[in-house]
Amino acid sequence: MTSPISRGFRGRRAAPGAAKLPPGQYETHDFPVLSAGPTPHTPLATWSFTLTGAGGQKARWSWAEFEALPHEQLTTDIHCVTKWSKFGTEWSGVSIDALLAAGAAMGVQPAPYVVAACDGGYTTNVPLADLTNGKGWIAVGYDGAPLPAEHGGPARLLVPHLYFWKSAKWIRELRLLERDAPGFWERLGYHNYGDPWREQRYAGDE
Ligand SMILES: Nc1nc2c(c(=O)[nH]1)N[C@H]1C(S)=C(S)[C@@H](COP(=O)(O)O)O[C@H]1N2
Ligand SMILES: [Mo]
Repeated sequence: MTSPISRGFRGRRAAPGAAKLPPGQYETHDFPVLSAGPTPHTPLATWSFTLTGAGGQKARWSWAEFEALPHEQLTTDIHCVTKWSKFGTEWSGVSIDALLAAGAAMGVQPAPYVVAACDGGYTTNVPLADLTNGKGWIAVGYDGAPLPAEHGGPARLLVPHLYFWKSAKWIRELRLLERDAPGFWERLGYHNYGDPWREQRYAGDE
């Protein structure tokens, strides 16, 4: 891979945090709320999380069962396609690795593509390989507290290495698929993959 930094630029002193800022992004200390529709408020008593296999097999967890899965804490930078980035955000949640392990014990096998489906109807697609090996979580905590509803609580997908629209709020289901299927923004012209470091904002961006 060739360096994206030209020779002349390499010697210059970069602004603090610049190395962590993908192209075209700026740092914010706020936590903006971006939602395509109203914030759903599903009571925990009726909330469940479903992992659906490519053949239709389902593993389902109530809130209490989901809370009993192993949780991790992580600190990560996040990057929204509207150009804000936020450094060092602190989350807790269940890794997709742990979820798949629990799902396998319930008869759900991995498949190469995933669609996340949410209360309110939002969907987004991610290759399974971008969720496994410590790259994706179902987050239920933010900054040491339960994830606020406006940021996706009780549970959201967290895929910090892709643009933040992939981190589906109010997630209720991960559907494993043999073939890729674009989600809400991907069908409306956003990039199918959405790597901030390659500035894959819109369909047609390389
Ligand atoms: N269900 C759902 N998830 C969503 C969205 C949405 O509208 N609905 N917006 C996406 C977009 S475009 C972004 S940038 C982030 C914003 O998350 P935040 O509101 O916590 O900052 O959520 C993503 N997940
Ligand atoms: Mo976004």
